[in-house]
Amino acid sequence: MLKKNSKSIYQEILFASRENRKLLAILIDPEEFNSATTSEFLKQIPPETTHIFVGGSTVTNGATETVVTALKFQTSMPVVLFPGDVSQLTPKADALLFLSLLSGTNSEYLIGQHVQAVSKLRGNDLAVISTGYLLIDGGTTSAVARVTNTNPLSQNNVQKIVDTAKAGELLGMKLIYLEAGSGAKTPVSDTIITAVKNEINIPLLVGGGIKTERQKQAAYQAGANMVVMGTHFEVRNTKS
Ligand code: 1GP
Repeated sequence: MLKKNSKSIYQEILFASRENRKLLAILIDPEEFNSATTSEFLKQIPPETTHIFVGGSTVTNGATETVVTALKFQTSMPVVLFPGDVSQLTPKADALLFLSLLSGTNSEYLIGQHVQAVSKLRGNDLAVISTGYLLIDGGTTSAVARVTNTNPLSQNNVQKIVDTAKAGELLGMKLIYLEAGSGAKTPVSDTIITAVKNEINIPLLVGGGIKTERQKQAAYQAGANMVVMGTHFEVRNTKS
């Protein structure tokens, strides 16, 4: 655990954030991805993409590893797991966002899955990056809310979001991820992004419902170091 990759992948995110170089992750849901067209998929994502994330709220056993293997064959970009649960861990990826769902009080997603993950992480090179994960109301019932049985934080309660993110940093987390939920109607607001960014000293990731260049740039302007986009590219690669 925490071997060679962990330092470099996290350090790169940290350096980019300090230098204000914006990062873009494209998220692949293994359930919606056709590995046979990986090469075409990689050609159609934005050239400024810096990371590929792989994960979903519920994924069939083995599907994540199949997708990661196909990606690793075709790209030198870091392939980072963004798992909904422990079943999605595979050492074939470069890194793992070790997500703790700080916005809710379901202990399973705060620490439970993580304890189960340890035996799978032992003895491999997967970089483990501790990430405070905050689900924020995006105007729809998200898969994350459904699967974790937690309520999102209201976008009106900016202080609670800020305090939750800061608590994550104080607990030693290396990244904060503000998540409006895949396919959110309303992405995380600029006000929230700026307020969180002003409070924390670790890189800030923002995703959920970001579909346009304008929305992406607005998130960067507000303070996001990395934007995560999934659904917008998924529709072009859905399994038949
Ligand atoms: C979801 O934040 C990611 O976990 C990406 O959301 O699919 O809406 O782009 P979208």
